[in-house]
Amino acid sequence: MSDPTPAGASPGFTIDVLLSEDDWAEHLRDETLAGLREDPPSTPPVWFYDAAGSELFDKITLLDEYYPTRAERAILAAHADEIATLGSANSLIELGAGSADKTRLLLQGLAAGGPLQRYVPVDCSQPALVDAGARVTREFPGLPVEAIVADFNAHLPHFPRGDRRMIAFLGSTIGNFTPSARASFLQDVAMHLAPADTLLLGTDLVKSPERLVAAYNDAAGVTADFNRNSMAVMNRQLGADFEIDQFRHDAVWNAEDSRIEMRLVADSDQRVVFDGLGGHAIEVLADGWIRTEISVKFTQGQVATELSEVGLDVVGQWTDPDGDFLLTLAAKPS
Ligand code: AVJ
Repeated sequence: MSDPTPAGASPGFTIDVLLSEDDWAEHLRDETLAGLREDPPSTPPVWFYDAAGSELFDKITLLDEYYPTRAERAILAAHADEIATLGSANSLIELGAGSADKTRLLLQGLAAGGPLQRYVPVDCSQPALVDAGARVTREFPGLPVEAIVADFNAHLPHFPRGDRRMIAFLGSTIGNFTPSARASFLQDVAMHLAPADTLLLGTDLVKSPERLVAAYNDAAGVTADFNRNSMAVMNRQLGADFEIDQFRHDAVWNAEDSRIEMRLVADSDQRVVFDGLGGHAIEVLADGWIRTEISVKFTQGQVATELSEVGLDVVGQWTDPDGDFLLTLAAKPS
């Protein structure tokens, strides 16, 4: 038998493109238009993340007020080995190209339990995958990295089969989903989970409104810059004509729906035209707003309930010492 990775050769790093740039752009236009037609109008959080916005997000994760990233990392630092033992996976599929630290902690834990067959980062952004893949290839030489450019809401059935997969969806990204989008996503994951597979889900937890609001309205104004940058992105990428100076950042705790809402509030009556969306226009009156993101906060029980509603059992749940964030490992009942 020939060795597929001869000594000295660079280990396997492949990128499989399931999603063309055009298809993704069209999907985002449809999704944006649907949100703009609602009352109040909303835009999907994807418009935060151009190069400048991604840098601002990295700064957010370092703010005193923004605890989720640190809390999730603390959980993984303390419990990755236990999570890996319970999951006993030999393939890690990560939805959303993860931050270096979190991926490293998980891969280390999994590798300790036996040889890893592959790391599969999945993201809609090819550059993000090239970064994530290169990082992991450097740190885990010999571990095959099979990146996939995909819309993980549509392409779950096309992910590599392999036995004993752990599908990780970290960072509380699921908090951006509406209840119906969340339910259908979990339903899809459950449907494609083989008996030996697991889902590792990161969710932010309900806490005092003061701390929640501070996390999304930091004193240094980084989150405000992050939110307001999305207007520049939409002006560029959707041919919009936001008068950026006329909108201010706000973050509000919506207790009824258990979520933080990020908003762009108009200082004066505004009309915004989106040339790239067939000239669709919205009117926002003074002190009216566009909702740019929801960030749902959960309880441990709520997460377990939603998983059981799609036929998944909780294998384990872990929080950080302050009880701010939650990791849940779930699987089909054995
Ligand atoms: C990346 C979606 C988890 O909801 O906390 C941070 C994004 N928005 N500050 C979150 C975000 C404002 C973040 N997620």
